[in-house]
Amino acid sequence: MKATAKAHTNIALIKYWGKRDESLILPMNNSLSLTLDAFYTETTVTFNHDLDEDIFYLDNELIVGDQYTKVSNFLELIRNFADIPNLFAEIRSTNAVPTAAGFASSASGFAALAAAATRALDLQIDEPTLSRLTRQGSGSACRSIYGGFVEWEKGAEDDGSDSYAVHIAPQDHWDVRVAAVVLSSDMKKVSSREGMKRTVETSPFYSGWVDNIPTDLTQIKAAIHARDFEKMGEIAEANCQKMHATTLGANPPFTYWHDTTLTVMQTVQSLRAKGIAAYFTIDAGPNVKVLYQPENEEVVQQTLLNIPGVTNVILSRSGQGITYK
Ligand code: 2P0
Repeated sequence: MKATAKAHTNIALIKYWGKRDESLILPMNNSLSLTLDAFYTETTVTFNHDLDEDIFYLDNELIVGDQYTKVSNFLELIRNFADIPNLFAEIRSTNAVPTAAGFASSASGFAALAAAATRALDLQIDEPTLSRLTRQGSGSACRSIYGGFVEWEKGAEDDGSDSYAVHIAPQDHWDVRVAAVVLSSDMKKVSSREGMKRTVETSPFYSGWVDNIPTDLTQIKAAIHARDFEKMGEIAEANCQKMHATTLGANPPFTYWHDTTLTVMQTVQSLRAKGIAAYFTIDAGPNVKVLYQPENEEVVQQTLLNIPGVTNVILSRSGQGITYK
């Protein structure tokens, strides 16, 4: 009745942006990500007949409120799946995902929780089923079941049965690196959940975003298989800008970018003008992630650290999928 699992976070190269079903967390478009080794969550779930509710500790702190409710609601889903009503659990998580790095710890968090909970119950489920369950905690988390390059297939069914992630290429397929550029920004942000909802409902640019995804996906998968770094980077960087363009058309309009965000974007482009292949991508926040190749690690790191307003640069490699202890 007890198990421990570790899951890494992931960075989307083709973004998940918009839901067709809010409660089942079904996306409007396929997305594609790289799992990262530097950022992860480790979670132990212990089911116990003596408990009359779930208990959740994050980094040894008892969690109450919204964060607890999300976790407990997710365990309720697992209880329903396993047909074990009223069997509650103690959940202990540790996060190696610095919130300041602008990575959603929800991706590694829900992937580790789903894996530990299903293992603790000794449920014999395959990876697509685990991914499908994880998706209902947080969309991007369903991609963290696997290492390396991963695609989340949006599916077509209303019940979400065909919406889960699949493996594109393993962790050791290609040594692509990612620098997480941390900015000294404490800007209030629109949550990704609220941001994508507003964009779907109000942005006239949203249909263009959805229409463009199949082309981006076909091209980036070919680039990944061919290990064509420039091609992969160009598509990822353009896809990120298309996602962010939709937010400017929303009502009310919003952007996740800060002045330093733009400076980092321009610096990455000027690195390329000097012959150093580096490409940026940005999620629902001001921080920037930079894709680069191992031979350029030092120049990329130093250049990014020299930008005024950048407080830290955290380097990562391709990471592995779920592991159990
Ligand atoms: C992504 N993002 O593909 C995109 C790019 C943000 C921008 O997935 O509502 O925390 O829990 O499904 O997964 C962030 O959204 O949202 C996200 P929910 P999630 O990584």
